[in-house]
Amino acid sequence: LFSAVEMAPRDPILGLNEQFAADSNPNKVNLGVGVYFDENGKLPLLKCVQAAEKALMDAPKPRGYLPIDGIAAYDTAVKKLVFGADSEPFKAGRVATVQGLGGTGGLKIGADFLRKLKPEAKVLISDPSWENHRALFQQAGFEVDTYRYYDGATRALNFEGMLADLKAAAPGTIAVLHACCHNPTGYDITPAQWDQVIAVVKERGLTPFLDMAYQGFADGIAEDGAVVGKFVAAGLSFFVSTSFSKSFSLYGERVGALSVLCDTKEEADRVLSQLKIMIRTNYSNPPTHGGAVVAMVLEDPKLRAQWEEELAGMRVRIKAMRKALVQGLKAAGVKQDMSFITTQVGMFSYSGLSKDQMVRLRNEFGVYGTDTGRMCVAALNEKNIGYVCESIAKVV
Ligand code: PLP
Ligand code: TYF
Repeated sequence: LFSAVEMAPRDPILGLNEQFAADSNPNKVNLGVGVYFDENGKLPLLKCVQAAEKALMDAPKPRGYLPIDGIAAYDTAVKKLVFGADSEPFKAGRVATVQGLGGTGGLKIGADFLRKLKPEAKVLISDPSWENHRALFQQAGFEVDTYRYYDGATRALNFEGMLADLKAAAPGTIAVLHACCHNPTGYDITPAQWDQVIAVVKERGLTPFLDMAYQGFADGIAEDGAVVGKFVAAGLSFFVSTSFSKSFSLYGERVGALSVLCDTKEEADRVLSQLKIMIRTNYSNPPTHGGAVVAMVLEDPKLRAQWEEELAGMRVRIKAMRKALVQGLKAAGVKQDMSFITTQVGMFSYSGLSKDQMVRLRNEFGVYGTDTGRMCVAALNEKNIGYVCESIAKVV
């Protein structure tokens, strides 16, 4: 039966984790996968999460099936976070939101729904993008192409290219856009550039799909979410996937969502009924724990304040590590100007290092980043940064 089954390639990023685990170098540093580690190199368990879990344990609940679209209070909390509690779309009830299995799950529910709705549409992702974007939309049945985003030669955004490619797209094309903290480059477009993108999306009749996997990691929760308000103001219908993996450090709980902004409440009800079919035929309904924790933290004023403080702590520490990296590289003797690292935001830096240099970093120094030169700066700390800088200095 399986004799013709080919061996599939490993996920380029998750595969690095396996290689890292098997590396016996005592100085090894994992800057491969996009995970935030604290100043001690540990995966944090947020205090707000611990408090919510304690409250849930103190009043244990039986584990019946959740509704197909998840915990109602969770979906409401997500709508308020993404669109704003005082926003017109939220108040008018024209957002359809479902709990998803992480941000990936939210993306896939949206992709499956879109494939039924617009089978002929093409999908455009940024060049480069998170690897899984292409695979996920292809797996849903779409042809996936790219719009220009980053220019390796100039080591900068190619915004004119991005705009031109979106302008050239056929009406109905699905445009996957990173809402903030672009993965893998770390370069976001400015608010004024977003206005230009939105104008093109509107003019060309594209279907925007915002991927919000790092809300709160660039400038703040409201600041990073402001792009959603811009799409609302333009009068567009669009998709937003949300991930709480990073912002709650709940990677393994698989907490995320898909929100679809519709023209009316009646339309949102119909869309929701279709999203539920995508879920029902895939995993029936989501798990209980992670969603319950996130809903409690988002809705309880004290826990919410604690979360915002803890998320700010992660954001500030990443920014400090970016500065220290620029200074450390200079001190280690790197001649080229690396100050672009502090212009980039979020968990990643596109370092500009070549594949050969990244392979040397890995094999000779145990410093793991992706072959594309992406490094997770959120995994740097006071103890490993000196070694990372010296290692980079030796390969450039
Ligand atoms: N989208 C982007 C851009 C990401 O970097 C990630 C990272 O994991 C995801 C989506 C998926 O998030 P999750 O782990 O919650 O599925
Ligand atoms: O880009 C990253 O490192 C994170 C984690 O298939 C990740 O988004 C990587 C690959 C993957 C799923 C998650």
